[in-house]
Amino acid sequence: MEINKKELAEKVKAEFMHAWNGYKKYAFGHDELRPLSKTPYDWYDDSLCITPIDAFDTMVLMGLTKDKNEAKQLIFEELSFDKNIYVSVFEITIRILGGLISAYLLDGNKKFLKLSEDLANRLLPTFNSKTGMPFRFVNFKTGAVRGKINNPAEIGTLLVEFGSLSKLTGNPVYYDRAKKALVELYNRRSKIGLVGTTINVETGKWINKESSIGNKIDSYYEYLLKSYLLFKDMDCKKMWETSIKSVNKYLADSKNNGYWYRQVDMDTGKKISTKFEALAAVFPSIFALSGDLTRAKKLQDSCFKMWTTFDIEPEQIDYKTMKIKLATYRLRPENIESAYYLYHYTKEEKYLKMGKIYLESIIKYCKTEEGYAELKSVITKEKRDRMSSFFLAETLKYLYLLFAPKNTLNFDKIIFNTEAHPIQKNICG
Ligand code: DMJ
Repeated sequence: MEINKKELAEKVKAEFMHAWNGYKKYAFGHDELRPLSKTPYDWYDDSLCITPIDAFDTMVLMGLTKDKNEAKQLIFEELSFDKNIYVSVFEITIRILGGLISAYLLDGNKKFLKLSEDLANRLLPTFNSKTGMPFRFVNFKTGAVRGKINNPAEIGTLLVEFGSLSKLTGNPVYYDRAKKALVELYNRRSKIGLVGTTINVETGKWINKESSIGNKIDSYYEYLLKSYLLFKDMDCKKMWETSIKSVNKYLADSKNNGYWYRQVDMDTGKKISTKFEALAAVFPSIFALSGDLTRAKKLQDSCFKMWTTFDIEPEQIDYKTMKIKLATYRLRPENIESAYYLYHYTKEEKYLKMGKIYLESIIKYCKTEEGYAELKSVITKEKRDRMSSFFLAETLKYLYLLFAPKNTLNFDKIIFNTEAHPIQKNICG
């Protein structure tokens, strides 16, 4: 397979423009484009401009100045958080707060920072639980909260954004509240060092004790490591090291067909199932970032197998039988993100080839007349009317960065939040 990085980078940029133009034509000012019906979609009663915010730094990195400026104007004219709506604290933090902070760092316009502060202040009441761990939803206008049954990913994936805002504003409250949430969660790990899937943030009691590296848990581990690397926070370093040791001891599963991570009971370590999820494909990138290239490479080979066995990646497989458990493909980035990290650290051409295969299958199966669509099934390849903002924020950004010239972004000077928004390490002194 021939790899022409320059051509591939241009190709990704063209596909980004295809998706962005579809959004502009049919959904400008709204949260997302519905790519089959060509209609706008808003998450709540009113738009929060989720796609333009999430996509902004991708446009900066791709050098799409005109489009970046259009997005910026839209955000400054339309975006307001003064709305009586209950929002998902996790999703709004990683997409909007992370997007606005990275926009501020790349663009320099103070309005981005003002918006970030206003948003974070409206999110803060979420931490007013008995344990300090956040509720899942908060009302922007009233500060009322909902959803006391939360999970490690939504509790533990806030510190990179809240912490960065503290560094940028000099106000420690954001860092302190998000870190306390992370520590309270960590303190409730089992005797063997694992966390479960759901927990009551008022009582601090676990509801579902299944431990995994997938859905509802994945980015908790990611942020333990990234918060240490971004803020040089030594508590986070210790929490990361202790946690990942237990994960590797109880969840890792070496089979004839590859290296995988299973589901176990958090108290006993007893095996529950052999499911591997598309979301868990972020772990090769996390291992690579932590310096564990051996595990990163082994696991990425398995993730590649998961993608290529079915032509495009299913949401869940049983790795023991290599049968699909959940057949959707949601335009997710994780497998691509990991190929990008591994290429960065190893410079092995095999990761460029992986990226090319990922790109070609996404174009083949998900491209629509005016955008990109999720797949209801990787078996039938039937499409679903949704183009999540992370397709522009993450999937296409990581593909572009994989092929783009080296000077596009100085990898060692930034940490990506879980939505691929780069945060400069030097904001932390
Ligand atoms: C994104 O919003 C983030 O990457 C998050 O951590 C997981 N889910 C999606 C992408 O799959």
